[in-house]
Parts: sequence; C-alpha cells; structure tokens
Amino acid sequence: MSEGTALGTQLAAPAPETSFSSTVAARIDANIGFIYIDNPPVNALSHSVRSGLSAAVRTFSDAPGVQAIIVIGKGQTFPAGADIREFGRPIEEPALNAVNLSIEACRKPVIAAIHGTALGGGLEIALACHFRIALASARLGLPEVKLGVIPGAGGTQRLPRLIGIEQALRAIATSRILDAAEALQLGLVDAIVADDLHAHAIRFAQQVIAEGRPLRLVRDLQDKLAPASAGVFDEFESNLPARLRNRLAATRAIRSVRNAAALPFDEGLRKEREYVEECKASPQSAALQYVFFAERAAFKFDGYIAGALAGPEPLVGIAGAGALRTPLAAALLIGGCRVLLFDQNARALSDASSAIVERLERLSSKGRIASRQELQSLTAALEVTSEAASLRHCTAVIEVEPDMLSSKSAIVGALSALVGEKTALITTTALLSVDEIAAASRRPANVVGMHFFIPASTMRQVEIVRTDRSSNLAASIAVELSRRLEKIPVVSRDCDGFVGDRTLRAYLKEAIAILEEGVPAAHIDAALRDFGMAHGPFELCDFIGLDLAQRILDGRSGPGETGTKLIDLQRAGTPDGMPAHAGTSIPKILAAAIVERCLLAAAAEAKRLVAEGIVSRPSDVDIVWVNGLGFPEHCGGPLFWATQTTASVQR
Ligand code: T1G
Repeated sequence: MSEGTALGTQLAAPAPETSFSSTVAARIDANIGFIYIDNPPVNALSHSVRSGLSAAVRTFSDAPGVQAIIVIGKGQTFPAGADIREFGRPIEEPALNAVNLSIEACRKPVIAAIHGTALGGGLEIALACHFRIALASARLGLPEVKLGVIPGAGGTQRLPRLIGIEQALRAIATSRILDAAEALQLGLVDAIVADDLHAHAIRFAQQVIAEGRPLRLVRDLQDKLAPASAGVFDEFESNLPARLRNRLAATRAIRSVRNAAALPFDEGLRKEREYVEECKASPQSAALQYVFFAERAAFKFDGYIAGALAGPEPLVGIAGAGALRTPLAAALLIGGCRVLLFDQNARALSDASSAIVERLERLSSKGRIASRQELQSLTAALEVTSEAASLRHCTAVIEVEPDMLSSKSAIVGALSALVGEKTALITTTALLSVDEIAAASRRPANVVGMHFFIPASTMRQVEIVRTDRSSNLAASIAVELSRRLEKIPVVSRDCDGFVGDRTLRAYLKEAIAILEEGVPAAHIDAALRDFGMAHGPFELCDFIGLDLAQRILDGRSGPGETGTKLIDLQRAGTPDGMPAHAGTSIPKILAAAIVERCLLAAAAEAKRLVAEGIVSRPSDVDIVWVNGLGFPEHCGGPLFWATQTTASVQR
C-alpha cells in the first residue's frame, strides 16, 4: 500500500448490515468482514460497543467466507476511549481487555481503519489488531493520565512493543497525542492514506490476503523492548513536567511501561490492571474526571445559540492598539477566522499587520503551523482597513484598547455606531465594569466582555462577561470564538473581579493576613507551591506584576484606607529578612494550615459568586482556577477541593 495515493476502489453494492448491539453493526463485503462502531459523538467504548464488537469478531472469526476483518468507526472518529461516564460503576463484561485479547487471538487478519481521534481504549483496540491504517488527518494517543488513570486494556504493554520504551513513556505518561505522520514514522500505524479510508482499508486487506502476510501480534514483538536501563525510567520520572509531578497516574504509567520491558506480557497486563484500579480509587482521578466534564459544561449556558459564529470562516474585526492585538489576531487566524484589522492611522495599521505576520512566521518555525502553504493561507486571511465602515460586515468586533474606562468607553461607543445589528461587540477589559463600558454603546445588547488570563498566548481560560442587556447571540458568539481560540470559556455576570480576580482577591487577602501574623512570605509561597499551585500567592503577584496585582487586590473602588500595599510588603521582604520566595522547608502542620486558610477563603468567595448568580454552576469557578490561576488540575479546583477536605467551607 503506498500511503497518500488516492487509490479508489469501486465497491459492489454493499451487503445489508447485521446488528450485534445497539452500537455495533457488521456486514460481509466479498471476502471481508466490516465491523462498524456507531456510538456518537465519539464512539466511546460503552458496554454495548464492547459486547457488540466481541460478538462480531467471534462471528467473523468462524465465518468461512471471511478472510479478513476491518474495524472502523462511523461518524467523526474511531473510538476515542472508554466511556468515562461508566467509570464510577462496576465493569460489565466483556471488559475491554477481554475484547482486545479476542481480537489478537483471531486467526484471521484484523485491521483497524482509523480516522478522527483514536484515543485511550480506542487506540488500545487498534493495538490489539494485527494491522493499522489511518487517515492522514487522524490523531492517536493514550491520554488516560489526564483523567487520573492509566491505559487499562493493554496500552502500556503493547505500545512500547510497537514504538519503543521512550516514545511510549512520552505518549502515555504525558498524554502526548501523535499525528498520523508521526505514528507512521514510529511504526504505530502501517500506512496512512489521504482520503477514502473505507476503500483503502479494503485495498489493504486484499493485499494482506493476497500476500498471505503472517498475522502480526503486537504482544509477541520484542525487538523494540531493548533492555531499557532502570535509569531511563527514573530519569523520565524526575523530568516530568511540574503539573504531573504529584500525579499518581503518571508514576503508575511509568511503572507499567517499565513492566513491559521486564515482565512477560500476561504478567505485565495483570499488573496494569492493578494500577488502573489503584488510580481509579484515587481522589485525583475523581477530580480530573470532574474537570473534564466541567470544561465541557462551561460552553453551555441558558440561551446558548449553537452555530452563532456564522460560517466556517467568520470575519472578526479587531480595533484598538493594546498589547493583545497581535497575539489575538494570530490566534484567531489559526482558529480559522478571517481577521479585519482596523486602525485609522495607516502607519500604525501597517506596523500592526507586520507584527501579526511576523508572529505567524515565528509560530510556523516552532511547528505550530503545519506548512508554508498553511502559513500563506493564514496570512491571506488577514485584511486591514482604515475605513471604520468596513467593520459592519464582521460577525464580531473585538476592541483591544488599553484597560482604561475612558478609552474603552470611547471605542465601544464609536464602534457601536458602525457594526451590524447582530455583530458581537467585545470589550477585552480585565478589571473594568462591562456594564459601564456597555453604557457608552448605542447597542448595549451587542456588548459582552472577554477577559483573557495572562499570558493570553498560553493560558487556556477566558471569562465571557455578560451585562444584564447582553443578548444571547453576542454571548454565544464570544463562547464560539473561545473555541476557535482553543480556550475554555466561563460565562459570568458583571461584578468586581468577575470570577477569577474576585476569588483571587479573597485568597490574596488571606495570604496577607497570615503574613501579618508573622509567617514569612517565602513560607506562605512554599506551602501553596508544594500543594501544587503554579506559583505561591506572593510569587503570583510578582509574576503578573505588582501594579496589576495591586489593582486586583484593591478592586474597582481603588485602594481603601486599610488597603495593603503589596509594594511595601515586597520592599520589606519577609519579617525575618529572608529573600522573598527563597527555597524553604516548613513544618507540614503549618503548611497545611496555610493552604487550608488561603484556599477556603477562595472557596467561600466562590460560593458567594454562585449564590449571587454571577456564574451558573460551581464548577465554572473551579475551572477558572485550574485553567487561569494555576490550581493543580488533579485537585479539581478550590470548591471541589474544599468539598473533599474535612474542613467546612462555611466561614
Ligand atoms: N466518554 C464519554 N463521553 C465522552 C468521552 C468519553 N471518553 N469523550 C468525549 N465525550 C463527550 C463529551 O463529554 C461531550 O459530551 C462530547 O463527547 C463531545 O466531546 C480503557 C480507561 C475525543 C478529542 O480521554 O479528548 O479509554 O458535552 O466536546 O472537542 O484504557 O472529547 O456533548 O454532552 O470534547 O470534538 C480516554 C476524551 C478515556 C478522550 C473530542 N479517552 N475525549 O473532542 O468534543 S479512558 C479520552 C476527548 C480510557 C482505557 C481507558 C475529546 C475528543 P457533551 P468534546 P471534541
């Protein structure tokens, strides 16, 4: 099979399909048995899929006319993993492991035809097959560690046998997803095809039959398991990224891959199962699965209009000269939007346009943009204008003026006279009242806020701030733009600090209170960092800049008489004169008390936000902390964490 060639095969009229369960059907086409998995939206491997797949393989295995079997997903993807919604329940037989062992033991070639995202248990099915072909656009991975578990159907034993120990460690312990080209290069798939997966799968199967190719059982492959020294695993574990350092599932994934090199296959499989059960019972897996569903729930709000971002390439205007202009324009272009850059000053417009193209070129050199051709098409989607009237064609116009009420009100007021009746007019304020900015608009219903957490280029969180008059359409457009920007939106009403800064304020005030009781800032930072926060509270103030941190702390009313001056704290250093943020070890009981006080203060403020209707669900606050404020994902967020600790959140 030559990959990438468009080799069509005219199919005879297909034979009727036979149902093996509510989500698995099969049919015989000439000498090939097709098994279709049809469990939208992602072909998750719920019980009906496992039982239907098992029955179909057994049937075709015994069918005399069938010489090869093809497993293929209907809809958007090959199975994307176990059904996470079944995790909390006892496994109904057949377990996926058993299904995979039956596929592997089949005496006829079983071929996985992969498109979309073959993830988790889906990839494990493909690994149990004798051959694998994939569409060039497919992605493959074992991201179970993101859910606090490890691959539990042979992935940690079979993947290393196909791609080697070190590549398998990266894929499993850090949930690294491979594109089809890399999968081919590593030997994870046998061929990739440009299109028409169905026809190519038939062609591949006929070749295997014609050549009498011996079945390739991954479990029997040993050559890539070259004895890996213990140092490889220890070094890999010590170099895990910070977010995985305290992650039980990452350590168990490494241990299970280590077993692949050290133990017989069936023994390694048995140990893998033990680790899965241990991880499933851990609080971390509960928290990570909570975050998984919370992030998806956040995209929906009462009144959400699906498809609000009209068309595949919506035109998004950007107006204003703030620092957000370049990264936002580049991200919108990469997200498939056309961008209309507006500036009345021709020179400023030219400079801004050049800055955006340079950023795209930098991203391209880092591999974020796949090819020169894609870079050219992204650059071509950037339009510039000094004619304000051109903005009326935009689905959304985003102002990126510096965060001052005068400049934001002026630009929103001016733009509101220009944009179309259904255009979302988005203000990117971090600290100002969206209500007040919208008051300057002739069309307040069009106005919503988008607060990007800094650095905007890396933080996944964005707050969509609705005023009482924001239309559902404007809010829905902003949510859909978040998806194009690969960000997680949380829809908030307007209040001082929205969701993140308001709860961060409570957290910082508690940290300052502890400092004023005589605990050094370095101790407070160390306690929260050891808990898993990306930064301690005072480190965070340094990271975002003391000026912004002070404005967050003071709120919209500005510095009160009793307001603490962070700059004074910094100048004073810590009471015992230690350099702030020095490495330090503090008594565990003190560290626990510091963590509890600071996080319970944030949790209490989060409960007030929910009670006031600022957000529609508690999990929205949690994912703002996880994706915007560096809270450890495997603890779920301050509210989830508070319900898991013994302490009461009542304050
Ligand atoms: N189980 C149940 N529901 C799932 C699901 C899953 N595995 N994956 C997605 N959904 C739901 C999701 O909640 C949403 O529902 C809808 O599908 C669309 O998802 C045995 C134990 C596949 C890349 O970790 O990464 O296999 O909100 O909005 O952006 O060893 O979903 O519409 O009601 O994310 O196109 C391993 C998790 C599982 C993959 C698609 N697999 N999913 O992204 O859509 S553990 C994963 C994803 C496992 C084995 C182990 C993404 C996606 P609703 P979406 P998307």
